[in-house]
Amino acid sequence: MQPTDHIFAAPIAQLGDFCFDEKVAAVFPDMIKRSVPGYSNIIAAIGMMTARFAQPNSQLYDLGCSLGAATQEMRRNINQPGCHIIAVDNSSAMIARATEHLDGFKSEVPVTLTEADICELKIQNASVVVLNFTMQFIDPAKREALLSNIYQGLNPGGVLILSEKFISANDTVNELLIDLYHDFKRANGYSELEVSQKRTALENVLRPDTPEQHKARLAKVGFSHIDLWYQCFNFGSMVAIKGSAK
Ligand code: GEK
Repeated sequence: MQPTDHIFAAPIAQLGDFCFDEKVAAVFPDMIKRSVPGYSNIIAAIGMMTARFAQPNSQLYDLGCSLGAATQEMRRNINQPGCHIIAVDNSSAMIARATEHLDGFKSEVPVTLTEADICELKIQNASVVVLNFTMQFIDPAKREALLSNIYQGLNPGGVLILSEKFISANDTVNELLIDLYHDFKRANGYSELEVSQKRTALENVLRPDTPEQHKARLAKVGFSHIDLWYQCFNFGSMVAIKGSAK
């Protein structure tokens, strides 16, 4: 049994900003499944896309890997020789637990787990890059440079899978999607207090963009083929493919 997330269950007098510390890492699998609509579907699809896009002798990146759920799914689905996964997170608690978690599975594919800021990383010889609900935590001023670094490091024909919490450019739809999302959290056993305290804690930390802003940024850095392949309420996932060399 996974430990259950009760982090925001009791009233907290001084709600600080949300951070990925040991308390969060300990309950993370439960938290993310109950807080991100479609999370399991997206993880499964990351595996399916890995099977299609992994190139022989290339690197696959899981940026903001948390406990390595996407890393593990990529590892299970790589069907090319000489692949290497690089999984990166800047939370030491996440990296410690990801190491334990991934060591529990047998695999031929090497994984390097790295504690680092993904904005400081050099992406190289990549066939698959995953940003699964990580970009939303990056300083908006650094998002374009991060994507550009990913684009430069991808091989022709390589793919970026970018999953995010979105805002809608239409205020009425935005409100509807947020309300539906809160219904989803209540249906998953979170109380009103938990929903509202978590919302406050995330306010300065998680800064969502519209799908249109994401698409424009992906196009600006050079991606040729960009679209949303999944959306559930205000959460979704995009695919961006680097054109093949002519
Ligand atoms: C999953 N992808 O299970 N550099 C490195 N890591 C970062 C940075 C940064 N600058 N900023 C935030 N993180 C995972 C889920 S969670 C999403 C990703 C969520 C890390 C942060 O420490 C956390 O582990 C992760 O990004 C975001 O598929 O909790 O909503």
